Amino acid sequence: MMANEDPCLSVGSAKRASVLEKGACVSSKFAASHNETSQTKSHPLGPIAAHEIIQSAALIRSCWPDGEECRFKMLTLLEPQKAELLPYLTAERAGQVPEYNIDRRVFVVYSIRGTHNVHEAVVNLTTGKVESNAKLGPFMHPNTDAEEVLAVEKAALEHPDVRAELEKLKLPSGAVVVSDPWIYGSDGVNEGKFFDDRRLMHCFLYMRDPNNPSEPDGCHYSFPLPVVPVVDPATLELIRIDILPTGLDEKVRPLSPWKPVPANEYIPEAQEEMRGDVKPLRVVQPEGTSFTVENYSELGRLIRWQKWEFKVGYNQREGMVLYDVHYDDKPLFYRLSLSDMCIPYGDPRHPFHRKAAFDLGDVGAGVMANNLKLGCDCLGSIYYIDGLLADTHGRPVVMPNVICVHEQDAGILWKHVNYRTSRAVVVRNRELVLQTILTVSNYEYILAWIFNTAGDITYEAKATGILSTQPVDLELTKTPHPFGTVVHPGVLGGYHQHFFSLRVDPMVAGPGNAIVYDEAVALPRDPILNPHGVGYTTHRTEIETSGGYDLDPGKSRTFKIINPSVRNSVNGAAVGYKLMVPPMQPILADADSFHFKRAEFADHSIYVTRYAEGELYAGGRYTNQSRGGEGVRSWANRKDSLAGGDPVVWIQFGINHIPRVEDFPVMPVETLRVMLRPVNFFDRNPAIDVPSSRQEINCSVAVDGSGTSLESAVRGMSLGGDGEERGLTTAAGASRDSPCVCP
Ligand SMILES: [Cu+2]
Repeated sequence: MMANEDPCLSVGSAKRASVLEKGACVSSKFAASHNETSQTKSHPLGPIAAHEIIQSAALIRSCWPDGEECRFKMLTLLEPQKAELLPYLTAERAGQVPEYNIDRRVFVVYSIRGTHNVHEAVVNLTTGKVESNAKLGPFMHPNTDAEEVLAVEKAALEHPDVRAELEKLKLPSGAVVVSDPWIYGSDGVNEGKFFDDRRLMHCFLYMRDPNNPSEPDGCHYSFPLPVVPVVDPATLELIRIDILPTGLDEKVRPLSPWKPVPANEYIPEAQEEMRGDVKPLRVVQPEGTSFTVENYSELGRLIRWQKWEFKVGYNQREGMVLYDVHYDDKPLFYRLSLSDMCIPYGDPRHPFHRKAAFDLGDVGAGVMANNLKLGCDCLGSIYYIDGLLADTHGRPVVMPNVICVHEQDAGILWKHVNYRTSRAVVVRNRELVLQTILTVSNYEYILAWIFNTAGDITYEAKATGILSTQPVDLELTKTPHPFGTVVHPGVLGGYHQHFFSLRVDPMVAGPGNAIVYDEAVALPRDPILNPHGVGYTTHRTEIETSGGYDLDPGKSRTFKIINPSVRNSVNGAAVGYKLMVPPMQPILADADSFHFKRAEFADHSIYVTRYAEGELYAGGRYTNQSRGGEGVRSWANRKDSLAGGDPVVWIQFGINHIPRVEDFPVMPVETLRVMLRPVNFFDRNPAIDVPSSRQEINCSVAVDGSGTSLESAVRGMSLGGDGEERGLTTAAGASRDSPCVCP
């Protein structure tokens, strides 16, 4: 053991240490237990288990002298290299028990408590060694954590200088001030009390309703205050206090007494009246679910549903990750994950110009996931998956119910009525949903992978929660504001963009995928071929090098992942999956700005890179106060050839959030959907074999105009669109003799 030596390899600013730098630290204690560890077989894609967290933390601690306390920022599975893993997965699918010879590694980011001394390390649990352990260089900062956020809140509110500033606001007696610490975006300024390369947080302050200050769930965003303490989260030192501009321009005026405004609460007990005409709507699956779940490792889940089969993992940064996605035994995707998010604000004034959060990189989707509740977050028959993460002390922490798995009815999938016979054949769209919900301070994201019976995969992101509000002078409430929308007297919801980056690592019909885009283009008029000027055709472009690409609705430009070596048996086309991506306004911050440089994915709807180990996060590994230079734009700029290659597709989508009054005090969901949809992949509609929708099964009831159920089984039967009924006028039939028995 090297406890008295500095085990750190200092890393220059230009690059991080190679994660496989050898020999930094070996714990004799854990080297001795190596045999025991390697005998505990676990799947290479299994999320790290409790004993692995404990072992990894102990190995890291053993690198340091007693008295130096490690604060674990990230402790997560380092997935094996694709070249090692693919043969393993192939053997596994072939029913062979693969030889487990892939070392189990854990990636760790930690600091020495109370300091900015931050390291990244790779622990090899198979050998019981710390394989690398390197100090982070300048402009690389770790994610924040919940413990730190709470400590920063407290430090900001208790500091006498902050209290002195708040005194100037002459808040009502008994006022309770609340602090929302925020990630501190880079701006390149390093002067006096302004530090760009010191990890800081700035705290936006609010007040609870002064008439009900004991209500802990009151909406403090209705009472934003203009005082913003800046705190060092490692030392909890107050760095400075910023005062917000509250007018229409950048001018900051001396603090003046707070003026009363009404509350605006979202909790039900605060509403004057709740509507009383919402009747129960229950989702019932009397025979249980159509999916099955089994463990492929201690914590990893293998889900099978309607010809789909895939593994579900969970980690601190990305939360839910899907691996090895197959349909009807056909390979489709090697790995699917939300890679990062960025939310840059458009208010140019200090200090709002620093508001740009990368929710996955700066905090982590895994750690922010909600404990989902039956009958609230999820309706029907629900299978819940727990997460297991490490806390800052390197202890395992169970995150209950972070993913819910359930089926839902999504309306009709396909239908046809032969008007000659009136026979309707109707198939309903059954979906399998894997949902996770993140709370990022004021805001919520409801994220879901959704599979259907026609081979489609949808990624759905719903934005909800509360705007991060800022104060505006009360007398400006009815004056249009250049940088936001007034959503309540004295309360501004600033303009901001939301960008999501989805990482799609494909293996459509096997390896050797290519990325193309097809466009529909008008034919020029031609007296012989196109004399009426109505003709159009399609035109394919293969993407030959890595780069950023855009949608073009005017050309119906559609990006596709194809496998040129596998041909459709009907038409001979290369089999593929198309990307149905909603239009997105690229980031508005200019190309020289730090918002733009840091949000390496926010300028194009599509990025294509050539697969490279370790390139998982679109904004780079360390987004907190990053300055750009690592992330998908930088990787794409290598202009790698994609010939015969292994492309990775990064799909960006988002909204420009120009707040509405209706978004306050809590925002109804705004929904975005990306779909991965087969194109010339199957030989016909893959959902042709899904049984028709039948009233005997679905037990729906007709109601009268008051919503009361009509006691008419006959009418219910004849309206059904099952495969045997003959339209609306059927007078007799077998199904009529089998009345529904519904629980
Ligand atoms: Cu928003």
